Amino acid sequence: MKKRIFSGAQPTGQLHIGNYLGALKNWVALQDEYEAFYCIVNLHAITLPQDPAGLRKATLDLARIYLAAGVDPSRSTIFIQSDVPEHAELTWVLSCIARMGELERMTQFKDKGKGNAERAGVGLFTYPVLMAADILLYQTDLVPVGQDQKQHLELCRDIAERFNRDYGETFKLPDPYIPPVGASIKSLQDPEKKMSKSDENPNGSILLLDDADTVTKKIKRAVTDSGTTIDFDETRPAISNLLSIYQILTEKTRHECVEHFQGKGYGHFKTELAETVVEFLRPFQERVREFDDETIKSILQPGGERAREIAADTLGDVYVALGIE
Ligand code: AQP
Repeated sequence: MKKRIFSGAQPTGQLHIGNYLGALKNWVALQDEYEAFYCIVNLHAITLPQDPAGLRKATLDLARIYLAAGVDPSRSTIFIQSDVPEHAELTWVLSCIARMGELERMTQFKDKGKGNAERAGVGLFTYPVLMAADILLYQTDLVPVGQDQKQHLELCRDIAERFNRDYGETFKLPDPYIPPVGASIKSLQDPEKKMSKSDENPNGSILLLDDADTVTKKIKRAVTDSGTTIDFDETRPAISNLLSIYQILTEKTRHECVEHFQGKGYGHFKTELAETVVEFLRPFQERVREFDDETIKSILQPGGERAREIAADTLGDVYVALGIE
């Protein structure tokens, strides 16, 4: 029996290279070794207002991105979260287990709620509980995510442990898989902030569907630090961030990257980085165009059915444990 992985992304706009390097790339690498479930988490998306037509389109577009990145539907189950109603049902149960205090400590709520709890949606507050339900429904062993999701994963484990302690062994405790490089790609305009789909500054993120000119301009405009050497250096987060992107895409070691750019200036480095990113995106974008809506739907529908079988089993066990079945 293979161990199981679960992960997902929100159809909340266009994916950026941070989503790819921090998450999707690892989904693809892990799908042979694990039984994989990759979800399009549209119920998470509505924790902030979405245009309905836009959300519908973004849901199919995100499936296209998964496939173009190399997620293989013959090996991995790809599905839409709302096709499996057990996600919402288990969320209710787990919100009776989670504590307000735990959720109040979640930094993503503080960021996305802009520190204004009075005005923030309840769904935004309970977002990590829905995420815990997503993961626990599949008796998941491993969850490949970026660094920003680590705190939510820890909460997921705490909720599962508490349920198991109070109602008997029901959930497997999942481990995070956070890649050693690329787990937190930063904004090109502000290396203190992570690259984000919802960034108001379009120059902060390299989108997976950006054309070559746009990529080159964004990289040329990326902020750099006051130094002159091309090096990994904690005190110079901007250049370290750009170099990390280069490192992952070229599959070089840190040492090889530094050696490669020894004696070269920022201008030279940015030109080579832009070429590297463009060369990576070109075939990726060609693959995105290969999948029409019908093909996508013909993958998502059986994916949802397969996911539902497992989710329903787990939810059945939960209800028995709780005595409400
Ligand atoms: N900057 C990042 N570096 C590395 N990994 C990242 N991820 C997100 N941003 C980075 C990882 O991508 C996966 C899917 O993310 P998501 O769709 O759940 O959205 P998010 O984590 O809320 O991040 P975004 O892209 O910034 O979206 P918005 O702006 O909508 O919040 C996750 O595994 C995440 O860790």
